[in-house]
Amino acid sequence: MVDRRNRPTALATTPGLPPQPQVNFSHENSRVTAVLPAGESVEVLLYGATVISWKNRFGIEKLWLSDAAKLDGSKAVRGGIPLVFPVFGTAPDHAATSKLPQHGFARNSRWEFLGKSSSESASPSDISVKLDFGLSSATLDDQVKSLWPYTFSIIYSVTLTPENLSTSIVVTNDGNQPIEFQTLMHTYLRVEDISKIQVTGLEESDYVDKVDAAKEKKQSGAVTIAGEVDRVYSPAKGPSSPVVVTEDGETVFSIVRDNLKDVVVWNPWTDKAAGMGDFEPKDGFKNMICIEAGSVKGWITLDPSDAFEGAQTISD
Ligand code: TA6
Repeated sequence: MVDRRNRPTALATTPGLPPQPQVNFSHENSRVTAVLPAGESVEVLLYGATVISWKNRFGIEKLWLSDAAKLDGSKAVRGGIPLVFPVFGTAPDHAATSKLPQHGFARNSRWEFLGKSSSESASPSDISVKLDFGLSSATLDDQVKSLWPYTFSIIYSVTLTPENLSTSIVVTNDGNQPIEFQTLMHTYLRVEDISKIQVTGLEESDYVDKVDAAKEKKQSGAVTIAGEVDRVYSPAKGPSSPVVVTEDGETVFSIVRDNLKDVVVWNPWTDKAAGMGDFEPKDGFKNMICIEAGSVKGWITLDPSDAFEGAQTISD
C-alpha cells in the first residue's frame, strides 16, 4: 500500500531537461496515471494492477472498458487489461488451482505500486515510462492463500512509449516446491466496428474452438467476427511475429509477444454480452475485440528459485 508519506510525487522537472513523464496518483491512491510529454497516457488500477485506459497523444482511447465496469475493487474489471494468474478459466482437474475462481486471483487482488522509471532521453519522441506493480504471498489475501498456499512474488510492469504499450510479468518461485501456473493478459482492444475487423498473423495456426465443443481446428485465412468467438490459438509463427488487427484494411493494432506462446481471441457477441451484468452498453461487443497474449495451454512449471518472464507489446 502506498501511503501518503511515500506517495511518489510527479517527476520533478529539472531546468534544461526536456519535459519528463508525469506520474500521479488519484482516487484515494487507488489509481496511478502516467502521461508522456506529447500527451500519451496510461491509467492503472492498483486493484488487479489492471490497465483501465491507454490513450494516444490525441486523447483517443485504445482500450475498451465497459460502462458498468467495477472500478472500486469489488470485482475484476470488465475491460482494459485484466491479468490472469495462476489459472486461465477454471481447472477442476488441476488440484493446485481447482479451488480458485475463474482466471485466478491476480485480477482481483490489491497490488502494491513498486515505483516508476523513465527513459533518460533528450528527445521527446524517445521518452517512455515504466510503472512496476507487486503481488506476493506476503501481500496476498489470507483466504486466497488458503486456496493456493505457494510462496511466490510477481512483478508486473506497464511500459508506455509514444508508439506502444507493453505489459510484462515476472513470476518468481520463492518457496521450496514447484509451482504450476498459467498466465494471460486479457486485453480488450477498442475498435470502431467489429464487422470491419480482420485478425491476421494466425493463419494455419491450430486452435481450440470453445464455442464448438472445444474442437481442435486450424485457422484458414484471416479471423473475422460475425458471432461469438472464443478461441485459444497456438500461433504457427513465433511470438515475435505480429498478430495484426485491421479495420477496413487499415492496421489498428499489432501485438508481439515474448515467451507467451498462446493467443486467445474473444468476442462475446449478443447473448454473452447480454448475460454479463457488468458488460455495458449491451451492444458494446461491436466496439471491442479481445486479443489475449498468454501461456494457457498446459502448465508452466516453476522450480524453487526459478523465475518466469512473459510480455506483450501492443502498437497502435
Ligand atoms: O478469454 C476468453 C474467456 O475465457 C471467455 O471464455 C470468457 O469467459 C472471458 O474470458 C471473460 O471471462 P470473465 O471471467 O472475465 O467473465
